[in-house]
Amino acid sequence: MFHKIVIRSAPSPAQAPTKHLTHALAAAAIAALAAFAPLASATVLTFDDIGSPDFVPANYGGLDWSSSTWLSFENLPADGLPYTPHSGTWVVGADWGSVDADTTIRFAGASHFDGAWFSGYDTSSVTFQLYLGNQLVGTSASLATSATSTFLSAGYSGLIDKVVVSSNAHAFYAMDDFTFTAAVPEPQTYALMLAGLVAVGAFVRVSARRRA
Ligand SMILES: [Ca+2]
Repeated sequence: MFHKIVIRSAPSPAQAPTKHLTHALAAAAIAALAAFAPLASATVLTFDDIGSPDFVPANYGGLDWSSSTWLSFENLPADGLPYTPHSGTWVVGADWGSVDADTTIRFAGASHFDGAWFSGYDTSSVTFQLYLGNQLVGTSASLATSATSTFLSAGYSGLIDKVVVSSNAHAFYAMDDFTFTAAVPEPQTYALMLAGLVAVGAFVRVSARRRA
């Protein structure tokens, strides 16, 4: 992703001492970094906004659910079932007869996956299988589900583009608050950007001295 950094033209050297230009560049650098900050926030899919018990919409949350059997459903305390939500009253569960491949969730682009919350019968356990370019790059710990909604961390901090929930008993657990973060510029990108701003600052200072 490219961001155009606009540095507004400074007043002429006669009007503005060099230190003012330096301050303006420092402000521009801070503004540029701040512009990237919102991209680093995590997205949490609560499933509470789906509002009807059906297969999860193919592009829900900007992800690709089209080759999965995830069903959204509401679980109220009065139902007496262990599919305890972590947010609201809606969760998702794999349809009856599902196998691991039926829980495939694809990202629009390479992303960082944090994890999700699970609840369910004591007989089921869940594990994330994490893929990038159809290569298995990570596997989470295994979580034995219970009526208490519990977070299962991805356990892998690298980029992925596909998540599969592996389980011994699909349809006996529910998932909620699926959390991920779209890829942000690498630290090298920030360093390059700052180096560019420093170079511009040096050029402006030299120009100002020559005109003085
Ligand atoms: Ca929820």
